[in-house]
Amino acid sequence: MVSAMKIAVLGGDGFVGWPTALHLSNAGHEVHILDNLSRRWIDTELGVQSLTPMDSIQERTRVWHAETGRRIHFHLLDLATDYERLKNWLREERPDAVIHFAEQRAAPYSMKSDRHKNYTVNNNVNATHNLLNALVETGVDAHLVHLGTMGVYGYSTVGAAIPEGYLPVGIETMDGATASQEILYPANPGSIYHMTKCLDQLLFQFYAKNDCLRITDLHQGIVWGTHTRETRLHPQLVNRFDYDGDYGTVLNRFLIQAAIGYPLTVHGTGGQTRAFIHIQDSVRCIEIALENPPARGARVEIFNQMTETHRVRDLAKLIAGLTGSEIAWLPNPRKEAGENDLVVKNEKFRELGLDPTTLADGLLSEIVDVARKFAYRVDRSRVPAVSAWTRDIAATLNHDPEGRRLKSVS
Ligand code: USQ
Repeated sequence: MVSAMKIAVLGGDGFVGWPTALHLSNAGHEVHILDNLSRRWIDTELGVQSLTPMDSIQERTRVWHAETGRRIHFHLLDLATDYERLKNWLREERPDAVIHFAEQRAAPYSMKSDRHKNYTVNNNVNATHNLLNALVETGVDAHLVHLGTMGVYGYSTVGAAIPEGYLPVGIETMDGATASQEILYPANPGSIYHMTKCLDQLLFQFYAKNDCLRITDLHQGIVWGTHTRETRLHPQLVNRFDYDGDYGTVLNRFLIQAAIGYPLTVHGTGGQTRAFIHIQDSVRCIEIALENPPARGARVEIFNQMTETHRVRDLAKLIAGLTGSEIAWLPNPRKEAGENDLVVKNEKFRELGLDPTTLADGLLSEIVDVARKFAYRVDRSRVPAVSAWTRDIAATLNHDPEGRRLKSVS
């Protein structure tokens, strides 16, 4: 247990940010959420809402105080556009650590149209750069912990385990010897969103080298589940749960589809293998990362934040087996490998004490406690994934599993 810190949680109103803020507050840290509430605006734009009924951030923090006696402070601030306010906030508050979740995180949303591509790049890259720039300018020596993604590595089958960030390489020198180096694993993004996280990596590398900022980048897999110990404390502390075609991620989508009797929406053959982590473990990993900052002047610390890998069709079959659901094999709206293997090294968190929640432990309770409980709130028309990666692919998306015509991006 480290001593209490002042921690800024940027994007602390979001799916991983909110339970992280609660967890760190419960552990005795002074937590400040900085958020522009963009995720709530995007819900309005898309005409969708969280499966779970979410209160305002002010109400959530009020209930947290009433339940626990602890305060979480909220500051309405847009990292990407309010640079001067961010700088002033850092200068006045001087946090010990900053956790950076404040980015547009959905791949399908980032591919929806040219406007969504621009928004995602402008928002994510400016947010990250403004933060780094402001830390240097104010001289705040905070440990920066960033939520990155496993998607920076891409999902091509290479027949070797993906290391934690850095790849040892040998380069042939002019005199025929071999020089050894460790380089960032080659970036291979599969969407505009994932590309912004690749760009983030370079920004971090530069600022760690040039300004000796202490930075940890967490390459996280797909998060599943809803509740953490703290969000369970009161119904109004509940986490958000996205099931729609843009923000819903694969396993949580399958869970709610099973609960409402909607055929499980497998893209293509479902041969895509992905890395997964439960929300409770995600929150714990962030705490572990905070407790283990890199030294000033060290290179960026990188962890692979995932606990298991699964093929999409195996997940669909598992949930179909548990619930009796049908599986719909759909044209894939994404440009991605139809089949891939994925082996990931994740020893660092395990060695630092992470004890993972596995699918086998948590899946059934998720179906009963969340998906079935809130199934009445689902708008079935928002389930299909309609954001296509290219115009050609858009033309192949005809009907949803219930026979309704889908709109394309063209
Ligand atoms: N998929 C389906 N059916 C669906 C939804 C998705 O077959 O109904 C497939 C997709 O085609 C894809 C895979 O499932 O092959 C994963 O899709 P996803 O939407 O669950 O995950 P992704 O778009 O990769 O993004 C999510 C989060 C993102 C995070 C990333 C981690 O939204 O913020 O960075 O997971 S990772 O996937 O490891 O890159």
